[in-house]
Amino acid sequence: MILADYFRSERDATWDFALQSGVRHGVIRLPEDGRFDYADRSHWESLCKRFTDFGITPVVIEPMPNELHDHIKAGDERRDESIERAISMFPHMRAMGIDTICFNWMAHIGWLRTSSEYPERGGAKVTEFRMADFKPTGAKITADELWQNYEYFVKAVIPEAEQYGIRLALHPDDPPVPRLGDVERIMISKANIKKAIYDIVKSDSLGITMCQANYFIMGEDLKKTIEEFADKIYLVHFRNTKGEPSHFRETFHDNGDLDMAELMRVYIQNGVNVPIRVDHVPTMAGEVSTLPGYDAMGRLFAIGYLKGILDAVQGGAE
Ligand SMILES: [Mn+2]
Repeated sequence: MILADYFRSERDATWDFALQSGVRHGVIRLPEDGRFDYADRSHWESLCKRFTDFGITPVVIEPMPNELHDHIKAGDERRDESIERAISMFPHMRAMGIDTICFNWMAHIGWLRTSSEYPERGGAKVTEFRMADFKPTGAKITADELWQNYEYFVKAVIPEAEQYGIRLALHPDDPPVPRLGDVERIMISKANIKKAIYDIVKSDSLGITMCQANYFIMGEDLKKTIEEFADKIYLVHFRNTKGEPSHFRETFHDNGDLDMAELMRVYIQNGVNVPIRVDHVPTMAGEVSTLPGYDAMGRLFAIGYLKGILDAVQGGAE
Protein backbone atom coordinates (compact mmCIF):
# COMPACT_ATOMS: atom_id res chain seq x y z
CA MET A 1 0.00 0.00 0.00
CA ILE A 2 1.08 3.53 -0.70
CA LEU A 3 0.87 5.72 2.40
CA ALA A 4 -0.78 9.01 1.45
CA ASP A 5 -2.54 11.87 3.15
CA TYR A 6 -5.16 14.42 2.15
CA PHE A 7 -3.71 17.79 1.19
CA ARG A 8 -5.45 21.10 0.60
CA SER A 9 -3.93 22.97 -2.32
CA GLU A 10 -2.43 25.77 -0.19
CA ARG A 11 0.32 24.84 2.23
CA ASP A 12 -0.62 24.77 5.92
CA ALA A 13 0.78 23.00 8.99
CA THR A 14 -0.94 19.73 8.04
CA TRP A 15 1.44 19.53 5.07
CA ASP A 16 4.39 19.65 7.51
CA PHE A 17 2.76 17.18 9.91
CA ALA A 18 2.26 14.68 7.08
CA LEU A 19 5.79 15.07 5.74
CA GLN A 20 7.26 14.83 9.24
CA SER A 21 5.20 11.67 9.86
CA GLY A 22 6.76 9.97 6.85
CA VAL A 23 4.07 10.55 4.22
CA ARG A 24 5.46 11.05 0.71
CA HIS A 25 2.34 10.75 -1.47
CA GLY A 26 -0.59 13.12 -1.76
CA VAL A 27 -4.32 12.81 -2.28
CA ILE A 28 -4.83 16.41 -3.29
CA ARG A 29 -7.77 18.77 -3.42
CA LEU A 30 -7.76 21.10 -6.41
CA PRO A 31 -7.90 24.87 -5.77
CA GLU A 32 -11.45 26.17 -5.56
CA ASP A 33 -10.80 29.88 -5.90
CA GLY A 34 -12.08 30.04 -9.48
CA ARG A 35 -8.63 30.83 -10.85
CA PHE A 36 -7.53 27.24 -11.46
CA ASP A 37 -8.29 26.33 -15.07
CA TYR A 38 -8.67 22.54 -15.34
CA ALA A 39 -7.80 22.67 -19.04
CA ASP A 40 -4.57 24.69 -18.65
CA ARG A 41 -1.37 22.63 -18.37
CA SER A 42 0.56 25.47 -16.74
CA HIS A 43 -1.91 25.58 -13.83
CA TRP A 44 -1.39 21.86 -13.23
CA GLU A 45 2.37 22.23 -13.47
CA SER A 46 2.57 24.99 -10.89
CA LEU A 47 0.18 23.20 -8.52
CA CYS A 48 2.10 19.92 -8.73
CA LYS A 49 5.46 21.69 -8.41
CA ARG A 50 4.25 23.21 -5.13
CA PHE A 51 3.83 19.66 -3.82
CA THR A 52 6.92 18.05 -5.33
CA ASP A 53 9.16 20.92 -4.17
CA PHE A 54 7.80 20.25 -0.69
CA GLY A 55 8.54 16.51 -0.89
CA ILE A 56 5.07 15.13 -1.68
CA THR A 57 4.19 13.34 -4.93
CA PRO A 58 0.53 13.92 -5.88
CA VAL A 59 -1.12 10.61 -6.88
CA VAL A 60 -4.88 11.12 -6.50
CA ILE A 61 -7.34 14.01 -7.00
CA GLU A 62 -10.09 14.13 -4.36
CA PRO A 63 -12.81 15.13 -4.71
CA MET A 64 -13.89 15.75 -8.27
CA PRO A 65 -14.34 19.55 -7.97
CA ASN A 66 -17.80 20.21 -6.53
CA GLU A 67 -18.42 23.14 -8.88
CA LEU A 68 -18.52 20.56 -11.70
CA HIS A 69 -19.67 17.50 -9.86
CA ASP A 70 -22.81 19.05 -8.35
CA HIS A 71 -24.24 19.83 -11.81
CA ILE A 72 -23.28 16.39 -13.11
CA LYS A 73 -24.95 14.52 -10.24
CA ALA A 74 -28.07 16.70 -10.30
CA GLY A 75 -28.23 16.46 -14.12
CA ASP A 76 -29.08 20.15 -14.42
CA GLU A 77 -28.62 22.52 -17.38
CA ARG A 78 -24.88 22.86 -16.70
CA ARG A 79 -24.25 19.10 -16.78
CA ASP A 80 -22.77 18.82 -20.29
CA GLU A 81 -20.46 21.78 -19.86
CA SER A 82 -19.33 20.37 -16.48
CA ILE A 83 -18.65 16.93 -17.97
CA GLU A 84 -16.55 18.58 -20.70
CA ARG A 85 -14.53 20.42 -18.07
CA ALA A 86 -14.06 17.22 -16.05
CA ILE A 87 -12.79 15.43 -19.15
CA SER A 88 -10.40 18.32 -19.86
CA MET A 89 -8.48 17.36 -16.70
CA PHE A 90 -7.48 13.89 -17.90
CA PRO A 91 -4.54 14.66 -20.23
CA HIS A 92 -3.03 16.96 -17.61
CA MET A 93 -3.50 14.42 -14.82
CA ARG A 94 -1.75 11.84 -17.00
CA ALA A 95 1.14 14.23 -17.74
CA MET A 96 1.51 14.95 -14.01
CA GLY A 97 1.51 11.22 -13.12
CA ILE A 98 -1.83 11.46 -11.28
CA ASP A 99 -3.92 8.52 -12.47
CA THR A 100 -6.86 8.44 -10.02
CA ILE A 101 -9.77 10.73 -9.18
CA CYS A 102 -12.18 10.05 -6.31
CA PHE A 103 -15.82 10.87 -7.03
CA ASN A 104 -19.15 10.17 -5.34
CA TRP A 105 -22.80 10.10 -6.29
CA MET A 106 -24.37 12.08 -3.46
CA ALA A 107 -26.53 14.76 -5.10
CA HIS A 108 -27.54 18.01 -3.32
CA ILE A 109 -26.37 16.80 0.11
CA GLY A 110 -22.81 15.51 0.44
CA TRP A 111 -20.96 14.06 3.40
CA LEU A 112 -23.33 14.75 6.31
CA ARG A 113 -23.25 14.70 10.09
CA THR A 114 -25.76 16.00 12.63
CA SER A 115 -23.22 16.71 15.40
CA SER A 116 -19.49 17.26 15.76
CA GLU A 117 -19.50 17.10 19.55
CA TYR A 118 -19.89 13.39 20.31
CA PRO A 119 -17.53 12.56 23.19
CA GLU A 120 -14.83 10.02 22.25
CA ARG A 121 -12.04 8.68 24.45
CA GLY A 122 -10.67 11.12 27.01
CA GLY A 123 -13.05 13.88 25.95
CA ALA A 124 -11.94 14.11 22.31
CA LYS A 125 -14.82 15.05 19.99
CA VAL A 126 -16.02 13.16 16.95
CA THR A 127 -18.74 13.64 14.36
CA GLU A 128 -22.04 11.78 14.64
CA PHE A 129 -24.98 11.12 12.34
CA ARG A 130 -28.43 10.57 13.85
CA MET A 131 -31.31 10.40 11.39
CA ALA A 132 -33.72 11.66 14.07
CA ASP A 133 -31.75 14.95 14.13
CA PHE A 134 -31.67 15.44 10.35
CA LYS A 135 -33.60 18.45 9.04
CA PRO A 136 -34.73 18.20 5.39
CA THR A 137 -33.24 20.84 3.10
CA GLY A 138 -36.05 21.08 0.54
CA ALA A 139 -33.90 19.58 -2.24
CA LYS A 140 -35.35 16.66 -4.22
CA ILE A 141 -34.03 13.86 -6.40
CA THR A 142 -35.20 10.28 -6.91
CA ALA A 143 -33.17 7.08 -7.09
CA ASP A 144 -34.25 6.65 -10.73
CA GLU A 145 -32.96 10.10 -11.63
CA LEU A 146 -29.69 9.37 -9.83
CA TRP A 147 -29.20 6.15 -11.80
CA GLN A 148 -30.02 7.91 -15.07
CA ASN A 149 -27.60 10.73 -14.30
CA TYR A 150 -24.94 8.23 -13.28
CA GLU A 151 -25.32 6.29 -16.51
CA TYR A 152 -25.15 9.49 -18.55
CA PHE A 153 -21.95 10.49 -16.76
CA VAL A 154 -20.03 7.21 -16.93
CA LYS A 155 -20.98 6.64 -20.58
CA ALA A 156 -19.61 10.10 -21.43
CA VAL A 157 -16.52 10.06 -19.26
CA ILE A 158 -15.17 6.52 -19.04
CA PRO A 159 -14.17 6.18 -22.74
CA GLU A 160 -12.19 9.44 -22.36
CA ALA A 161 -10.64 8.27 -19.08
CA GLU A 162 -9.57 5.03 -20.80
CA GLN A 163 -7.67 6.96 -23.44
CA TYR A 164 -5.49 8.57 -20.79
CA GLY A 165 -5.33 5.67 -18.34
CA ILE A 166 -7.24 7.63 -15.69
CA ARG A 167 -9.16 5.71 -13.02
CA LEU A 168 -12.40 6.98 -11.47
CA ALA A 169 -12.87 5.69 -7.92
CA LEU A 170 -16.48 5.78 -6.72
CA HIS A 171 -16.88 6.66 -3.03
CA PRO A 172 -19.94 5.20 -1.24
CA ASP A 173 -22.64 7.52 0.11
CA ASP A 174 -22.00 8.81 3.60
CA PRO A 175 -24.27 8.33 5.45
CA PRO A 176 -25.31 5.24 3.44
CA VAL A 177 -29.06 5.77 3.84
CA PRO A 178 -31.75 5.44 1.12
CA ARG A 179 -33.05 8.97 1.60
CA LEU A 180 -32.41 12.24 3.41
CA GLY A 181 -35.78 13.95 3.27
CA ASP A 182 -36.67 14.09 -0.45
CA VAL A 183 -33.09 13.46 -1.55
CA GLU A 184 -32.73 9.79 -2.36
CA ARG A 185 -29.38 7.98 -2.37
CA ILE A 186 -28.18 4.96 -4.34
CA MET A 187 -24.57 4.13 -3.45
CA ILE A 188 -25.72 2.65 -0.16
CA SER A 189 -25.04 -1.09 -0.50
CA LYS A 190 -22.50 -3.44 -2.01
CA ALA A 191 -25.15 -4.68 -4.47
CA ASN A 192 -25.80 -1.16 -5.80
CA ILE A 193 -22.12 -0.32 -6.03
CA LYS A 194 -21.50 -3.57 -7.92
CA LYS A 195 -24.21 -2.55 -10.36
CA ALA A 196 -22.57 0.88 -10.71
CA ILE A 197 -19.09 -0.39 -11.53
CA TYR A 198 -19.83 -3.60 -13.46
CA ASP A 199 -23.23 -3.41 -15.15
CA ILE A 200 -23.35 -0.02 -16.90
CA VAL A 201 -19.85 0.37 -18.35
CA LYS A 202 -17.22 -2.34 -17.98
CA SER A 203 -13.83 -0.69 -17.75
CA ASP A 204 -10.54 -0.69 -15.87
CA SER A 205 -11.07 3.06 -15.63
CA LEU A 206 -14.06 2.58 -13.29
CA GLY A 207 -13.61 1.28 -9.74
CA ILE A 208 -14.10 2.26 -6.12
CA THR A 209 -12.74 4.18 -3.19
CA MET A 210 -12.87 1.64 -0.38
CA CYS A 211 -14.09 3.91 2.40
CA GLN A 212 -14.07 0.90 4.67
CA ALA A 213 -16.16 2.28 7.53
CA ASN A 214 -19.01 3.11 5.14
CA TYR A 215 -19.20 -0.49 3.96
CA PHE A 216 -19.15 -1.60 7.59
CA ILE A 217 -21.98 0.79 8.49
CA MET A 218 -23.98 -0.58 5.54
CA GLY A 219 -23.76 -3.96 7.25
CA GLU A 220 -21.47 -5.55 4.65
CA ASP A 221 -18.88 -8.18 5.60
CA LEU A 222 -15.70 -6.15 5.10
CA LYS A 223 -13.35 -9.07 4.51
CA LYS A 224 -15.62 -10.48 1.79
CA THR A 225 -16.18 -7.04 0.28
CA ILE A 226 -12.44 -6.39 -0.02
CA GLU A 227 -11.89 -9.86 -1.52
CA GLU A 228 -14.69 -9.36 -4.00
CA PHE A 229 -13.70 -5.84 -5.06
CA ALA A 230 -9.92 -6.35 -4.79
CA ASP A 231 -9.04 -5.46 -8.39
CA LYS A 232 -11.52 -2.55 -8.38
CA ILE A 233 -10.12 -0.81 -5.29
CA TYR A 234 -8.20 2.24 -6.54
CA LEU A 235 -8.01 4.20 -3.26
CA VAL A 236 -8.51 3.27 0.40
CA HIS A 237 -9.97 5.52 3.08
CA PHE A 238 -8.62 4.05 6.33
CA ARG A 239 -11.38 4.82 8.79
CA ASN A 240 -12.92 3.34 11.92
CA THR A 241 -16.41 3.87 13.33
CA LYS A 242 -19.26 2.56 15.49
CA GLY A 243 -22.94 2.22 14.67
CA GLU A 244 -25.43 1.59 11.87
CA PRO A 245 -26.82 3.73 9.03
CA SER A 246 -29.41 5.68 11.01
CA HIS A 247 -27.06 6.36 13.92
CA PHE A 248 -23.28 6.16 13.89
CA ARG A 249 -20.22 8.06 14.97
CA GLU A 250 -16.54 8.25 14.21
CA THR A 251 -13.88 6.95 16.61
CA PHE A 252 -10.15 7.11 17.07
CA HIS A 253 -8.63 4.76 14.52
CA ASP A 254 -7.80 2.18 17.22
CA ASN A 255 -11.12 2.47 19.06
CA GLY A 256 -13.99 1.49 16.77
CA ASP A 257 -15.68 -1.72 15.64
CA LEU A 258 -13.24 -2.46 12.80
CA ASP A 259 -10.09 -4.56 13.28
CA MET A 260 -7.74 -2.28 11.38
CA ALA A 261 -4.67 -4.56 11.37
CA GLU A 262 -6.76 -7.50 10.17
CA LEU A 263 -8.20 -5.38 7.34
CA MET A 264 -4.68 -4.40 6.29
CA ARG A 265 -3.78 -8.10 6.10
CA VAL A 266 -6.84 -8.69 3.90
CA TYR A 267 -5.88 -5.86 1.51
CA ILE A 268 -2.36 -7.15 1.18
CA GLN A 269 -3.35 -10.82 0.84
CA ASN A 270 -5.65 -9.77 -2.01
CA GLY A 271 -2.98 -7.80 -3.83
CA VAL A 272 -4.51 -4.37 -3.16
CA ASN A 273 -1.59 -1.95 -3.60
CA VAL A 274 -3.02 1.54 -3.97
CA PRO A 275 -2.85 4.88 -2.14
CA ILE A 276 -4.31 4.70 1.38
CA ARG A 277 -5.12 7.71 3.55
CA VAL A 278 -6.67 8.19 6.97
CA ASP A 279 -10.20 9.58 7.07
CA HIS A 280 -12.36 11.38 9.68
CA VAL A 281 -10.30 11.93 12.81
CA PRO A 282 -11.27 13.23 16.28
CA THR A 283 -10.77 16.83 17.39
CA MET A 284 -8.40 16.74 20.37
CA ALA A 285 -7.78 18.83 23.51
CA GLY A 286 -6.95 22.47 22.86
CA GLU A 287 -7.85 22.34 19.18
CA VAL A 288 -10.15 24.91 17.65
CA SER A 289 -11.84 22.87 14.97
CA THR A 290 -11.57 24.24 11.45
CA LEU A 291 -13.33 21.31 9.81
CA PRO A 292 -14.59 18.53 12.11
CA GLY A 293 -13.14 15.20 10.99
CA TYR A 294 -10.12 16.87 9.39
CA ASP A 295 -8.32 18.51 12.32
CA ALA A 296 -4.58 18.18 12.76
CA MET A 297 -3.87 16.43 16.06
CA GLY A 298 -6.26 13.51 15.60
CA ARG A 299 -4.82 13.17 12.13
CA LEU A 300 -1.27 12.90 13.48
CA PHE A 301 -2.32 10.06 15.77
CA ALA A 302 -4.17 8.35 12.90
CA ILE A 303 -1.26 8.60 10.46
CA GLY A 304 1.11 7.18 13.08
CA TYR A 305 -1.32 4.33 13.78
CA LEU A 306 -1.70 3.57 10.05
CA LYS A 307 2.03 3.72 9.50
CA GLY A 308 2.61 1.35 12.42
CA ILE A 309 0.18 -1.16 10.93
CA LEU A 310 1.80 -0.82 7.49
CA ASP A 311 5.23 -1.39 9.02
CA ALA A 312 4.00 -4.46 10.90
CA VAL A 313 1.86 -6.06 8.18
CA GLN A 314 3.51 -4.90 4.98
CA GLY A 315 7.02 -4.30 6.26
CA GLY A 316 6.98 -0.57 5.63
CA ALA A 317 5.15 2.12 3.69
CA GLU A 318 5.94 3.11 0.13
MN1 LIG B 1 -14.34 8.32 2.93
